[in-house]
Amino acid sequence: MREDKENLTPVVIVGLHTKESDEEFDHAMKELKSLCEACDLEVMSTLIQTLPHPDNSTWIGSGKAEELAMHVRGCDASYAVCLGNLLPAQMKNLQKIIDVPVWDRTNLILEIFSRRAHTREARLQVESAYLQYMLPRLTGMWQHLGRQSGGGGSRANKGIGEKQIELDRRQISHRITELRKELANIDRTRDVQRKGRERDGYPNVALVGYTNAGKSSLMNRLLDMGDPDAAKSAEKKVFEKNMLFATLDTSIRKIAICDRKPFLLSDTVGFIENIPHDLIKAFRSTLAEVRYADALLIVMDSSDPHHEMHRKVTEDTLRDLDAMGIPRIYVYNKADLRDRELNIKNEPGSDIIYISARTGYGIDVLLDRLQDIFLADSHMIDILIPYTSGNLLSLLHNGADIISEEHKENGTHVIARCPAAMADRIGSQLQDDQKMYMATGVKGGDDAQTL
Ligand SMILES: Nc1nc2c(ncn2[C@@H]2O[C@H](COP(=O)(O)OP(=O)(O)OP(=O)(O)O)[C@@H](O)[C@H]2O)c(=O)[nH]1
Ligand SMILES: [Mg+2]
Repeated sequence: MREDKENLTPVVIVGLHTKESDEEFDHAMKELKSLCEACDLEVMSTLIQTLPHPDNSTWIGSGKAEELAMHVRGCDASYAVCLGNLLPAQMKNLQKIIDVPVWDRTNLILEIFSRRAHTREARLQVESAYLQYMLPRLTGMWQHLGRQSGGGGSRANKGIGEKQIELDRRQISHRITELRKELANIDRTRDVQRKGRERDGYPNVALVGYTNAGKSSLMNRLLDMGDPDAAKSAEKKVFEKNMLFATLDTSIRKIAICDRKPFLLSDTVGFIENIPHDLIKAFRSTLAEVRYADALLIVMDSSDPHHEMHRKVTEDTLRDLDAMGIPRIYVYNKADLRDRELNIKNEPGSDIIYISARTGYGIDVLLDRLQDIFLADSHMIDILIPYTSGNLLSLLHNGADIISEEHKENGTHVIARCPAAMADRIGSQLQDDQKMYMATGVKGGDDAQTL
């Protein structure tokens, strides 16, 4: 329950129950309430209509629309928020009857995103998605101006309202083009930054999953484990909250836990059922970290009865993002909230792991599994690092398994197993005769050997 109620905007929520089961419908209505909460809206009243399919004209039918108008007046609501996505005409007609703006679910999600977007990139992405949503919905916005001249199809004969719509449409299309260009620029910067990180050679892991599953909490738990210095770890922490879409911007942190290979972890925006397509499209570049990851942690709230549906939504979204073929670990979080926690046993080597970001349960098993994935993707190298390239040696000390290390006359002879990206980086900085053996197949020198 929120305490700062005076800052909340009163709304009525409307559900249209068609073909889905009662259970699915109730769940979707509950989720709509949580979305309203995340948008600082207070649900004053709920109206439900059951129909075999949505009414073409008013979505819920004209009788129910009149009832909705009474609810709206009764609680002085500022908006009616509808479960589902309304066609522009349905929205316009319903709006006319109830006399306050109608928001559909997409509109509500866009509104949350626009309030929560902090970085320049996220702001531009949300603006772009918002304008694309608005474009087909302009009709009706200028209706109050009416048709001031009648008949004919020529532009000169159009009413002020229609002219204004055309003008708006052109301006909006123009702004969308501008936004696309700006986003493409940011995209290029992001590529350069990613290449910079790749040069360090650490494996990349991405947290993905339904909103509120505990992705940010897991990241914070791992940061705590990596940095016992509480103040330092607090500085790096990401925002976590019991609220839908708490995270919008991508954060990347290095996780370096003693005795384990360090890796980079990214935390990004959560997914939701029926996520507006334009929004996913707009967030494609933010979600790029997911496409380039070496491993994905699919995080679920295992205490939520709908967590399997959440897994499916996540997997479908990953398919939309072309993030297939990346090793996955299914992380069933919030195990502490399940009565059976004591009976949940994690099988070593399994890709299904129960954890609790809150209590720390199962985190070691998760880290073991991640290290297995890194190892499977690692390369053996047998190299001679010149004394002038000390940075390469410290890179190996940081992120590789050193099998042997011997100081020779012209450099340090190292045999090690390291992440593929690190082997690539080192390989690119050495001369051929300094690479005795690289699993990438690069061989040279007299003492070349097969490991
Ligand atoms: N009991 C319990 N609560 C948890 C656990 N992990 C996270 N939570 C709570 O779940 C809520 C959501 O956590 P977040 O980490 O913000 O979730 P998220 O997946 O990052 O959510 P979005 O950023 O909205 O996508 C917070 O109130 C956390 O305190 C857990 O293991 N056990
Ligand atoms: Mg988060």
